[in-house]
Amino acid sequence: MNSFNEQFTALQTRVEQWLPQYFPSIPDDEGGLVVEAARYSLLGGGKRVRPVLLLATSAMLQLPETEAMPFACALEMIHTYSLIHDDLPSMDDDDLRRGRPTCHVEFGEAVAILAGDALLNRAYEVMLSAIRPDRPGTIQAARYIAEAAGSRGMIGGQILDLSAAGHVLTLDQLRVLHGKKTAALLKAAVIAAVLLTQQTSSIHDALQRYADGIGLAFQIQDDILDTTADRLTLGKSAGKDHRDGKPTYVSLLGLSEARRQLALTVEEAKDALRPLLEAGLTIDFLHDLADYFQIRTS
Ligand code: GRG
Repeated sequence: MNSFNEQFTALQTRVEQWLPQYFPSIPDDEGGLVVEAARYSLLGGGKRVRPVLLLATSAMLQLPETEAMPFACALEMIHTYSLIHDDLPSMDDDDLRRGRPTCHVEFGEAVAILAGDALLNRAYEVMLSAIRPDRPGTIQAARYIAEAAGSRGMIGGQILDLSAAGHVLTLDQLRVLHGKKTAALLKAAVIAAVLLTQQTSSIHDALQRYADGIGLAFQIQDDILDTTADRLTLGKSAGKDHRDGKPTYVSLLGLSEARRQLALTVEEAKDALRPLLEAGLTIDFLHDLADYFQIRTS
């Protein structure tokens, strides 16, 4: 696990170096306040799981980092916008994110809404600037990320989530909700790398299965942490799902069955990597990342 930690930290560091360049400050009289608010949320912590996943998958598939980085950072901008909007009083109403006051607490609601909008728009600017007409994978990757973030992906999941409060869902309904709200962007990190490198269908299928597995695993562990971890460790509110009457893996299955499902899902995800190993690819990081999704504490 040690070399996994080192690799994870190295990739996080690369993302931290690039993000401020993709989202630079602008003067106050040109609308700098909204950029300051967006940078407050974008550059103020976060595990950077999605860009790390995109960079690691791209590296495994031999894509130069410079070609993967715009898509990786765009994904993190989209993720950060979703967190800012999710924390708003009209949505999840939260005051703590990434260990700091949420964007609307710090800057006010109107500025926070615009900061989220600015991040989303900048993400598309960055991806569009990385499009190379001679490389269809660049267009396909940008389009895949856009769909994953949209009404058939994350936004669709968010509306299902808002509608689910106070209702009992079946496990299948919960899986659909989480597949869109949380897993879609994580999956996009993997599939964008597949599209950028124009993989064969067998590699594509294998990584799709892997991505589905880790996307689900990430959310099950999120549900578990919401009931077992504290606010200080999480850097965000704990126990909120229960407070808001949100259906979760824990509320549906109980803690120990949720943990068992998590372990099974992680094993399935790792198993999905087998064809890549047979194709001579180095799967160690993705393999260990699946384990990390099971044991992460924040
Ligand atoms: C507002 C369109 C819109 C969507 C919101 C992100 C989201 C969808 C909701 C957040 C609520 C939530 C707890 C989702 C569960 C999974 C998740 C996205 C957790 C946060 O992601 P991490 O743990 O956060 O990667 P960091 O801060 O490390 O980047």
